[in-house]
Parts: sequence; structure tokens; C-alpha cells
Amino acid sequence: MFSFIKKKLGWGTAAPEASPANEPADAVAEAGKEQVASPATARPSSPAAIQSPAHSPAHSPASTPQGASGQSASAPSGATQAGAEPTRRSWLDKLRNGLRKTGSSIAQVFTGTQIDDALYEELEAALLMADAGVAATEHLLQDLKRRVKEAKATDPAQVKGLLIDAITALLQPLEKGLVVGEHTPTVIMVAGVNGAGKTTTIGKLTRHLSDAGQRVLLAAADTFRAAAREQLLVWADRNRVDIVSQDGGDPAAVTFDAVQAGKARGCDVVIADTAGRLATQLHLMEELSKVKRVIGKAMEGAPHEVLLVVDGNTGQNALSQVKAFDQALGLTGVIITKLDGTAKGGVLAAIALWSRERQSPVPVYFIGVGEKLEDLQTFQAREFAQALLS
Ligand SMILES: Nc1nc2c(ncn2[C@@H]2O[C@H](COP(=O)(O)OP(=O)(O)O)[C@@H](O)[C@H]2O)c(=O)[nH]1
Ligand SMILES: [Mg+2]
Repeated sequence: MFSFIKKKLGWGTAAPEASPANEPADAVAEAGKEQVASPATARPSSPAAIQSPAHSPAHSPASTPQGASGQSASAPSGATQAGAEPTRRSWLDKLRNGLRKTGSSIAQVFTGTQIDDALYEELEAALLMADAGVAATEHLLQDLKRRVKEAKATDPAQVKGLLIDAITALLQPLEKGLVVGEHTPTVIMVAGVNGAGKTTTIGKLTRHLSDAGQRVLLAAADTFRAAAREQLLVWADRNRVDIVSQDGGDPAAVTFDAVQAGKARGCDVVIADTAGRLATQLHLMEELSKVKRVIGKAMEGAPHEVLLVVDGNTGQNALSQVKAFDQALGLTGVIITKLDGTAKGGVLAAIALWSRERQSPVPVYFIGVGEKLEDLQTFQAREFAQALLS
């Protein structure tokens, strides 16, 4: 099972067998293939109506699983993949494939026989090409030189291993599991530019959560595009969860209603899908801040998570997006999608370095490598560093 949900309740105390979150990976893979209900079932979009799925909900109302579900911990950092579950392994293959070009151009650097200035210069160029950015590239080179000296390395192949260590160390603070269960409901607001993968990611996340016994309510706060609402409806249908949506309404109002409804219904998680925008569209960013404020009015202390979805292909612009959205909303986490495509992956190093200078690091909760349910997985620093250099 997906290993991100760390329920606060009874965390670490339940026997693993008792947790549905620990069901065999095969069963989950099967569940992922399960026939989904036809999204063709059109629903009237009454104002801010809670749209219940036609199917009987999988979870009884207001059942807060008391330490019963979703208690699996993330694998320890630096865990090897030898015992990885099949879904995780195929996910890793996709990640490696996506990053192959980057990997081979960095690996090329270590094919020589000497550790000299030329090697470091080549490596610098390769890291810059991989979208790591000037600052993170500089940081990695310095750290690597220190490690090479310490290890008294003489073989370039050894330097490659030390670079994996350096990248892992840089990325480690980004590794953190998303926690649900500390609040009822846990309210998650999702933001990002158009096409970043917000709705798709929410769909996958919702499925994982509901498979783990969490009662999820979605808020279709992307009210600008009818298609966006429809898309979320399809996901809600597939996941058999409720959705609050409003025809062309005010995003803040929809979200407010959803949080209220989530509280009234005893939902575990409310996820708000917001409209995409450019970080440079100031009035739209202001509107996002309003959505956030209004969530706080519907429930004190909410939203508990403000997640930014970033397209991994955005290159160095990804860091600008993270900074701008963080400034407007105060991010609590990032999700990087589309690392299966032509993404270069180095941007995580850039985000990590920026995150270091921030008061508290902004974790990367998940990485997406495709459109299928199992294509969204938790981020692990060493695993990623290895994929980047494979
Ligand atoms: N290859 C790939 N495509 C993705 C991934 N995540 C999302 N997409 C696709 O990206 C497109 C935009 O996604 P969408 O969720 O609508 O973005 P939104 O505008 O941010 O809500 C869709 O075609 C998705 O199927 C991913 O991890 N890998
Ligand atoms: Mg969308």
C-alpha cells in the first residue's frame, strides 16, 4: 500500500496486520485496476451542492478510524529497493526512464580515469543542464569535493557514488510523509499553474486515501472552466467520493461550503482543487489567498496543508513558481508531476537548496510519473538521487 498516510491516532501502536494500509501490494494493484463507474452519469450542478456518488459509499458516515487505518510508515530514508513492492518498482522504472537522458549525461562525466578539474567542469555543466540551477550546482560541487577529499577517492567511478551521497544529503530534508488524521477533517488546498497536474494528482491521492479507509470530500474550486469541474467529477465518480461543486460560482464560496460540509459529515479529508494560474497573475494569486483565508473561516486552523503541484518539465521556472506560490500562500508541501517525460529532475536540488534557507523546509510529498493511480508515489531522497544518476 501507499506509504504516506501517517494517522496521528494510534500512530506506531497498531499491529501492522491490523492496518488496511498494509494490505498486500498486489491487492492494491488489483484495486487500481478495478472497473470504474461510468463517468457518463451526468449530474445536475446545483449551486454548491454536495454531489454524492450513485454508489453506496464505501465508508460509513462519520467513522473516524481510530488508529485502524493508514498507519504504515514511510520506508526509512536511504532504504534500498531490494524489497520494494511491485508497484513501487515499476514506478521507479518509470522514474529512471524519465530521467535517463539526465542520468546518462551525468554518468558520462565519470567515465574518465582521473579526478581533475576537467571532471568537475563537466559535472558542473551536466548539473546545470539537468536544471539544478547555479546555486544548487555550486553547492553540490563543493560538497562533492569535500567528500572526495575525505574518502581519499582516486577513481572517478567512486566519485559517482559520492555524488549520489551529496544529492541525497541535499534532498533529504524534502522527504516527509503527508499526515492526515490530526484534524477532522484535514483540509488540503491544492494550487499550481494550469496543466501542472493538480486535478489528476488529487484524483490519485483521493483514491489512495479512500482505499485506506479515509472519507474524502472534494471541492471543485476551479470554477473558471466547466471542463475542470467535470474532470474532478469524473475522478470523484471513480473514487466514489462526494464532491462540492458550483456552476461558475465563486471559488472561495465553494471551498467554504466544502469545508463546512466536511465538518458536518465527519469527513477525514477535504481536498480543494483550485484554478490554475500563473504566478505572475497577481490578481489571481490574490484570489487564491482569499480561498485560503475563507477556508480558515470555515474551520479554524485550516487549511492544514497547502500543496503546490509543479510540472517537472518546467525547468528552472519551477523554482520561481515555488517561491511565488509560497509567498502568496505559505506552502506546506510540493508535488512534482510528469517526471516520466522529458523532465530533467535537477529542479529538486534547486528546490531543496531554496528550502534550506527557508525557516522550515517545504517537503516534496509525492512524485508523479504518469497518469495511472500507481504512478503517484512518495518521495525518497536516495532513491531519487540514484534514479537521477542511473
Ligand atoms: N505523463 C504524465 N502526465 C501527467 C502527470 N500528471 C498529470 N498528467 C497529465 O497532465 C495533464 C494536465 O493535468 P491536470 O490534472 O488536468 O492539470 P491541472 O490543470 O493542474 O488540473 C493531463 O493530461 C494529465 O493526464 C504525470 O505524472 N505524468
Ligand atoms: Mg485541474
